[in-house]
Amino acid sequence: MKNPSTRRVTCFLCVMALLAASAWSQSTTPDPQREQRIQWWRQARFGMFIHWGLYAVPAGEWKGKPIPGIGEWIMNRARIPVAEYEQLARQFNPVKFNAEEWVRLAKDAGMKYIVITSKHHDGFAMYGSKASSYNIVDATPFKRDPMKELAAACRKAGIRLCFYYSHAQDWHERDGAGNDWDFPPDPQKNFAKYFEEKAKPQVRELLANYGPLGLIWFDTPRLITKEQAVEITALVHKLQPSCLVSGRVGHNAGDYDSAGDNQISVGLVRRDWETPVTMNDTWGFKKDDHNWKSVPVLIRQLVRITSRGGNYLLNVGPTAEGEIPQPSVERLREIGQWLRVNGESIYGASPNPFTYNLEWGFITTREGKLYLHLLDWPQKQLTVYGIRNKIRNAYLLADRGRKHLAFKQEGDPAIDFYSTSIQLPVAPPDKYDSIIALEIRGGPNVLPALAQQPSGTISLEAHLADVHKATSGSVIAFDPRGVVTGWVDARDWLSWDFRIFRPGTYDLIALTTLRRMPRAAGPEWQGGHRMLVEVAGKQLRSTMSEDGRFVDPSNPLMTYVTSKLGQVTIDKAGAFQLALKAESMEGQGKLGLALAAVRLVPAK
Ligand code: H79
Repeated sequence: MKNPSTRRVTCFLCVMALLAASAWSQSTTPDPQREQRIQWWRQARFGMFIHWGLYAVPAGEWKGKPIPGIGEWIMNRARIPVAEYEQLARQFNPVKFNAEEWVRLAKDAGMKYIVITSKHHDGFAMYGSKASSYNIVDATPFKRDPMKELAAACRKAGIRLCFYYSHAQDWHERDGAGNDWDFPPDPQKNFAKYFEEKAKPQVRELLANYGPLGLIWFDTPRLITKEQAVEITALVHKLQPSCLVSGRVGHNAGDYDSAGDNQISVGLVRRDWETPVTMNDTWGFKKDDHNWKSVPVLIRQLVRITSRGGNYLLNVGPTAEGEIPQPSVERLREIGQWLRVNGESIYGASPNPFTYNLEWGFITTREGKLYLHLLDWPQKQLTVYGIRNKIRNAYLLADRGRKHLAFKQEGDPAIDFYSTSIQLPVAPPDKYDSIIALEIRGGPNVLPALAQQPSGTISLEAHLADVHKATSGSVIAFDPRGVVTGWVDARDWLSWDFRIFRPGTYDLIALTTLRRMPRAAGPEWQGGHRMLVEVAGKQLRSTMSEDGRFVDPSNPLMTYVTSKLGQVTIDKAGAFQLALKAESMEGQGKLGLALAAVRLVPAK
């Protein structure tokens, strides 16, 4: 590393940026009890989220009008008065609900835990609560406690039951956060009263009455103070020491980080994290939402998240009759089939040992094994650079006979060049993701440096850059996706050290992303920044403009815009540095340049 001091600063900045994001928070104090309670969760990797509540009755439509947005927000979006929304309880009679069927579906899908809404923002408890009569047992014709039934079914099936609980928002209560159409605005609420009289008593009930829980998934902390976040976390741990608390309890009090809804981190995350993902565009059932993600996309997400050390919490939104929509059932069955063959590469697997993403797929690992996930089948052979382990055997995970695949390892350690080529059959053994298992001795040992890939491309990902801040007031950092945010000062700059193995002429391409919050005012992307690239003794000037865009299917909130930064000839192999500077930082308002990567692509 050329300048280790800058590298340390970068890591510190990354961590600070992650901590600053509200959804991205975790206690930083090492805690042996936390280590114990999180063991099962690290093994699990894949869970089922269930959003089920009164909102399944209107199913996205109010008084004959479709209400845009996520289904469980209908009370808020349609400004439905409490007195009217409450009436939904009288229609809620999910006679088709069958706890064992739901749990079997999760189990067959290869999911190891279920997180179900015990109370969402609408304030309606989906279990028999003594603390509030606004609950499924006391207020509906159904009268049963589905959480009791789920707890029993989960225990039988060996699935961990977990509860989602909205601890700050409660649109049914005067002093809960969020309802300003029946009640005064949040700053005028006596939130402590709500917290003491409903949130805490209900959390106590959940921990007391449903057996051992895997975790409590708190969400949207809003009015929660640091003291309250710490208090409710301590309450959970006191009542059930092995029950985890999600990062969204607020104020870094939780046991693990939660990425934003549907957000998947591109970079290596060193701490435990989870991302909740919708299978269509809503959490709670909406009858008009047919925008289902395909099985290849869902499997890609699971693999991508595992390869970054995270857990994948995939949502279903059952109907008011108590049925999980058929499109969800079909997809879960397919994923389950894939996992029955390939689960070894997911459960308890460790992340990709490379800090950067590979151009051909994803890597997961465990002691003695590297798993190369090929979501697009290459021609005849796969070449991977940078593996320094001596490979002892190679085979396809989907091949029951474990037929040995021919492979060759070559290279030149003097220039850190290591190449592994594996011969492949003509057709992939799996239609979604065929995995090559490489047997090694011990753990993975890969070239840590950023390096050229077999296609000739070098991808300098933003989150791996050394950050050079112009002043102590510079706010340049990374968002939870690993994308640059706050690059508004033209004097801030980034640099990367990287290795080139093949001299040649390269097109330089910047990848930026659309704004993360499409709701915010202003254009989704704007060019005009004047950039300066310094590489291999040359200076290239350009003005950011859009040449094209593409969406990463496994990361639905990530649309990339490509912009040419120039062309450079590098006439020898070796170590180089690329500096990316701005001569003027116009455009994209206060978010600055949302850089995801700079790529050097061999010129045609
Ligand atoms: O439970 C699911 C969501 O209901 C919950 N988190 C996941 C797991 C969540 N609560 N708040 N948010 C997510 C952020 C919500 C933002 C929006 Fe909206 C809700 C965008 C559209 C509907 C609020 C109402 C902002 C605009 C309209």
